[in-house]
Amino acid sequence: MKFLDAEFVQGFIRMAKDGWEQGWHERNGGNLSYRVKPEEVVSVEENFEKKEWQPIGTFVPKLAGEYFLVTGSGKFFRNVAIKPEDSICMIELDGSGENYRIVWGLVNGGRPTSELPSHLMNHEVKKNATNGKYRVIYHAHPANIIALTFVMPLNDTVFTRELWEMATECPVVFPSGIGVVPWMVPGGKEIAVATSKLMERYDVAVWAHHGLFAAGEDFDLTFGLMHTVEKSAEILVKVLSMDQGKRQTIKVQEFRDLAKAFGVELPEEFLYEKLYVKKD
Ligand code: 2HA
Ligand code: ZN
Repeated sequence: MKFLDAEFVQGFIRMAKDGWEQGWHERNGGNLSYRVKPEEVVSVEENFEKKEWQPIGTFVPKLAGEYFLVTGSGKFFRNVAIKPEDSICMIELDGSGENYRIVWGLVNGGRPTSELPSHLMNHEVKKNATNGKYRVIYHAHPANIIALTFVMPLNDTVFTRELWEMATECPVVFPSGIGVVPWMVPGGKEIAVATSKLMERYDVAVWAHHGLFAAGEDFDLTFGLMHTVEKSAEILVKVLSMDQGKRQTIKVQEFRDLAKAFGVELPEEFLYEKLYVKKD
């Protein structure tokens, strides 16, 4: 079968397109991964061109030998549907769970998503916790949930309760609640460890001042979870009218840490200290 004709590939592409259309993927924001079923691997393996092994940047022994369909680092969700072979790739993990190699896609070069450590560590936790049922991990930048991380206390209890209150379906859709990761430098092992720890308990985790991670059985359920949480956040934003000031934000030193981690120069004139007054 031609790679792009496979149903799981079509489902992945449709989800990326839907996320773009929701406005959750500005520029190269967000990333998506799917743990491919063995029979699906067999159905497309005639198309494989195996590249060299590369370190994942973390260690996922329980995913050894598994295959994943993932978005590419620096690639735009907007382009996934029109040039999938340039925007996404399929990877294989080695027997130790420390290395991956591209077996299809990213035809113009590139790497899997910068959040590969978080995706794979979340997959490992979810595979284990659900007896292999969960196959999708999705990261997006929906505006309303991000807005809430500036005005609500960054804890699981308050986020869960407030979002549950906003729509009756919420406690039914995410009964285990929602986790909150404080602001951290994205793209590395540290944020992956923090997120995967929360994923042992929850299907969805907020990254403060950044976005949301959702996990699920298939594309419909995972997209639906992201959609439900963001809809609830939108209602909460409206209810709060966003006039209570910031409770927390990205700090000056954290901007410097980010600059260092990503090799960019942020002029000091923008990194002035501000005083925050939170009205209770
Ligand atoms: O650019 O969303 O978190 C992709 C991301 C990084
Ligand atoms: Zn992101």
